[in-house]
Amino acid sequence: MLMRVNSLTALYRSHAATLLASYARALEQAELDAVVLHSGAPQKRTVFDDQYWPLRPVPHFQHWAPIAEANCFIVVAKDGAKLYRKKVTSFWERPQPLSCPHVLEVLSHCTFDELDEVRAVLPQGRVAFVSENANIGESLGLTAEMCNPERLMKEIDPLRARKTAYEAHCLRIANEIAAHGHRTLEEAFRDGDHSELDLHLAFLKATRQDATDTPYTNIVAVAENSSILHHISYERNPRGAQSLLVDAGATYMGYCSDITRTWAKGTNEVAKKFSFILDRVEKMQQTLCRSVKLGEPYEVLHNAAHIEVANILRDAGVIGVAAQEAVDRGITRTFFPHGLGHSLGLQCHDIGCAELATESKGSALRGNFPIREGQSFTIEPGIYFIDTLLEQARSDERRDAIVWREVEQLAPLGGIRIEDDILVSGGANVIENFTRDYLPVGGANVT
Ligand SMILES: [Mn+2]
Repeated sequence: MLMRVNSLTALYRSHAATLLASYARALEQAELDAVVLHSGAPQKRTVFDDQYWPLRPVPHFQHWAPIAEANCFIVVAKDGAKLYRKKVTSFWERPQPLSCPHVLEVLSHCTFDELDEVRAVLPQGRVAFVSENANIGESLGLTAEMCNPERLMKEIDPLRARKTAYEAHCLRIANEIAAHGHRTLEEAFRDGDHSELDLHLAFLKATRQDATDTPYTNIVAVAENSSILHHISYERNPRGAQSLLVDAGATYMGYCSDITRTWAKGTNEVAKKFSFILDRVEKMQQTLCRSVKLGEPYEVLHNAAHIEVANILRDAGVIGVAAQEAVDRGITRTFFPHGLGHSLGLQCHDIGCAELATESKGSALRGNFPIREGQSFTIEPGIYFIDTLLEQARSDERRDAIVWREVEQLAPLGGIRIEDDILVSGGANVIENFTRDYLPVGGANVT
């Protein structure tokens, strides 16, 4: 344990040094002397009540320190960074005790009572403020024009795309934690019949997370609910479902994992057909992971996924046209309507990688980018039977390409998605798959 803390400190020390050098260049480019990064301010759930959402720190702040305390600041100048933590005086509530001693060991820090104390020690010259709350900056004497200035943001946002060794380590641990949850749910599904709510609660318990700690609300969907891409309105009762899709992650030091697994059971003809598709989606996902090439646009992988989705649908007898035709006519988008993946980091859908325009019309890809060393992103193909999209296809010229009898039989099992978190390590294998190290299988029939 001590070793782990020490090595985390060493990793963070190097991360902070890299970050400082990058910030120094960014400040230079933006003709600034310093920047004040704000942790965030409490956001009201509704203006008509007095309850607040749990604080999600501003990612630029979190890039330096995973501290979910309101109104803390990191002042970064070209020659150093310092953390200012607000003393908590409220007798109503208190933030969680800090779980990042490695940060406090490396980053110079102090506490304060009033904003004026921070204002009094800010560097001279042109100082920017990065925050969702320009008014807090004004209390520090930083005008609204200096809040999130474009010239600075376009320098510091892309810094999050290339992960340091510390960040890669945090992403790996976030995968390790989430894997406990996925394994627990796979076993629960294999051996019994549980409601979505109970599976969701079992995931939280296995990963030792409160619902507000997860990077995004767990998606736990049985049967036809798994065709709802973000299904979070959990059913309260078990109903002997033959399929389960779990899209759920964990955080470690602010870094997110985002993992999807799909499981099926049953031996009847429909279950067998669904399992055939599941098996093929698993193979496709692994092939896509192996196809990551440095310098190539991410969209190449997305487009390859569409061709393979068409092959699978054709081999399963769900469509009756050739693969390329199915892609060209937008038939695969009925069954695979989302992007193949997104960059990952301090936010589940992280900024940083989206640099290139997508070429294919309506590709649904969140961002396209040339694949480079240090990036982390997900690869998450899927095949679903989504009633609203199928209705659209049934009402237009795609109708004749789809075998509706097959669709109707498979629709009660919902859909399939398999998602891993990847680091472009640039080594012999090009990528490191954080997820498969802990969850070797992406989906299967567990009967
Ligand atoms: Mn995802």
